[in-house]
Amino acid sequence: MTSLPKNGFNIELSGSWQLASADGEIRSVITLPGDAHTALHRAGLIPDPYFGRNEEKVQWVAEREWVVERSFTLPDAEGDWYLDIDYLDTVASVHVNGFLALEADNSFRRYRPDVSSMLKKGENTIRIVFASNVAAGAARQKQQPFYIPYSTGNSPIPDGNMLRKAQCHFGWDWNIAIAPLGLYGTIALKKLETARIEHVLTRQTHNADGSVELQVTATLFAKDPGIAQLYFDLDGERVRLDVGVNAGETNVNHVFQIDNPRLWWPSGSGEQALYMLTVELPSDSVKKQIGLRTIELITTPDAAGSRFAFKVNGREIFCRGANWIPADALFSLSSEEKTEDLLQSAKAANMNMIRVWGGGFYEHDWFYDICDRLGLMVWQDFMFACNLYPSTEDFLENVAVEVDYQVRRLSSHASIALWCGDNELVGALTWFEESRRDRDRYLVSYDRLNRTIEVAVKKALPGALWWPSSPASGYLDYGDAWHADGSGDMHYWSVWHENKSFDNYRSVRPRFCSEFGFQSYTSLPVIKTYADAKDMNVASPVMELHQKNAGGNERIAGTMFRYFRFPKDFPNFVYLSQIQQGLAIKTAVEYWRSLKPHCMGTIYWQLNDTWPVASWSSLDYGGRWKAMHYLVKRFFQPVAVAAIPSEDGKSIRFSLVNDTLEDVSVDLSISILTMKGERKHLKSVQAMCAPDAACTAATLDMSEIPEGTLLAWHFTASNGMGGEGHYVNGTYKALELEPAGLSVIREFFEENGSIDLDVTAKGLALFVMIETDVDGKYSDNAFDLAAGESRRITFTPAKPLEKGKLPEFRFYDLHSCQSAD
Ligand code: BMA
Repeated sequence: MTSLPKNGFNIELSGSWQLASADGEIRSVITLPGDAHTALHRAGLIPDPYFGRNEEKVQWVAEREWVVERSFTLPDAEGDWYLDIDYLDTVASVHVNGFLALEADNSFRRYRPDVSSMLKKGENTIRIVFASNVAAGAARQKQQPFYIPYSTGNSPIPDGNMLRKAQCHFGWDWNIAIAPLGLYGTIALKKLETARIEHVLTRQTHNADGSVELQVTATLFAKDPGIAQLYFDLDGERVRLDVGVNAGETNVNHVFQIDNPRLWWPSGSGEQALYMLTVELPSDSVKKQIGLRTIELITTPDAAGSRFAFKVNGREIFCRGANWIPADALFSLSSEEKTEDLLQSAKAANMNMIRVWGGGFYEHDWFYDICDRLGLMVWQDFMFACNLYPSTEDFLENVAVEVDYQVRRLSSHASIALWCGDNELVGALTWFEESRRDRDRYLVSYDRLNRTIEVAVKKALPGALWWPSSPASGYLDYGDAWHADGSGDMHYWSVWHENKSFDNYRSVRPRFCSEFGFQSYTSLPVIKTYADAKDMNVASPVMELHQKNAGGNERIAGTMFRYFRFPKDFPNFVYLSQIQQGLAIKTAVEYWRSLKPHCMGTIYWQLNDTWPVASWSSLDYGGRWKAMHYLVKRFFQPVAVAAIPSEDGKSIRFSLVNDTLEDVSVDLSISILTMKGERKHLKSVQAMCAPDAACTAATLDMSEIPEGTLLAWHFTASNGMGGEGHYVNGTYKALELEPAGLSVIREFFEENGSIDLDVTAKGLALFVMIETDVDGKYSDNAFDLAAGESRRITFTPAKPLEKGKLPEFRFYDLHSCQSAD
């Protein structure tokens, strides 16, 4: 929803404000929307929080109270005026000319206090006083009837569960812990002329004849009764209504009849047709992008338990995606452009779903506009994660208003698929001594919160797709959805958090896996932005501070010992961590996709990073692709072939998955690769796969792979897709790899600034990875070459290169990574 400024009715208050600590000791300017840490850093008052160990040096910021202030001129203060504020983070009071206009404590609500009596003609001041997040959390914890535990492993800054603000602000197992504060949305003074638009809600009815009725409900708010001129406009079809409004809220409906609708489809399943809806008063206006589609969640019982499948426009869609965390730990460092780039990378890697995880934000409208355009369905959590929460009346009331606002704000987006109660709150009941000792009390308390959310969702949007929690095995099921795979969605963390082997992913058959992940280091060029050369050692204090999961570095290194020979130096350690991350997630996805339609979704943890850190992300902070993201693009391709070993390890099955609407036939060529890089043809197979299905294209006996060789294949599909892969029977460390003998020819194209790299191998080159400090994307990466084979890779820099300054490229491959020769 976009509110359009209307001349004379809207006084923008965003821009430059004065920022000061409440005692006046520290002063600078702050740009709103924005956060205090970035303002202080830009003013030179604190060091860059992301560099080195500066996180430790900036802790005091969250302990203080802060004041932001500005003045504005009002040519005429007559009439009714209100402030329009959202994303106010968090416990804050707003004062206009010294009068208290608002006391806010929920960054997920929109506030519109009436300030008519506080304004004057000429110069006015507005000031926002932010309580310390640390102090506000502690004070609220004290007021609870009983202690409400929070996850100390995730949140070094305590009591974040008391505050309605991004939970990862208090730290997370991938986030910097600095409890930011500020205002990240709208701040404006608006005139109420007869009425304003409070909400716009849409509902679609898809008729049997294919036509669609789009019912638009505008909720108008007025102080006094009157007549408002209201316009509804859908792609130029414009209707004017003169509406009699009462004091308070008035609902006005209009139905658009669309006889030949263009439907909205998820990426890969059809076009993303969008209509533009405008609801307009002379003094206010709301725009919404509308996609016409039906969406259902199929949970019918079956022999294994019950299904978990999304059906869009009558067609089941296998969901391929990743979890989204906030684009940046500090709002001022994020932007619509950067977010679009991250979401584009999701689409480019063949995703069709994003899960907006419950420890961050309900994102800005433009985030969902982008998802609508890209065809990324959104699994939307409510913002509760991994903690226990209060269930006092005031807290639940606050939550109910938040839910009502967010559901009305976002539900018209075609991309919004599911509303989910929270992230991992059921599991969290088992994490704390208090809740283990007195499960009854904490479970009832949880249910009160969960019920409040559910009731508010269904009231705001009857018929909304609702799922109580992620993971959950079903309605009112408080079992262990981390390990139970028969029904519901699953968070499968046994490989990372329980140190199981990659093969262990094949021990479960999820219906829908909404979280599973494996860490890697962020790429070397990103490490260079926070670590000096002397810190480039995985056990250095700087690198340890940029690893937030206790035991994470040990897990990465331990896993490497399990599968690989030890890398020769730090850059190769980083490289290999990314390859092993990709292999872990590939193992899971390939197997679970092959179970289709038993399994209907794989959403790995996590797409992006909030700052430069070791994490489970496939994109680096800043948006570069880690090695894994190139693998994701391949293993999420709608038509994909994978080699999956049997449980007894005696045979290998080539699974063929087809997520498209058409039959596909595939030409599969299977070969053996020797350590010298010779490719020896083994067999050619032709296979067919029905639309929206998975099948077995071929099966080999493991004995057909001679010792000391690899199995390799490539395929082309009748729809033009294709791919390749290799399989190691055993571990990579057991292979006596020989030098890859890579050589490269570079060619620079001035017209578009891209660089072509022709990479040729003399021997076997596995996981060839090209890297440069210059930001940019590669047409492909982390690929294999046999002896004599070459590949042309195009590097497109993010910004045009300076003339005559070609970047230096580094090349990695598995052999050179693990050996000094
Ligand atoms: C999941 C998430 C996050 C966390 C991740 C990695 O459980 O919900 O809380 O960051 O695991 O541990």
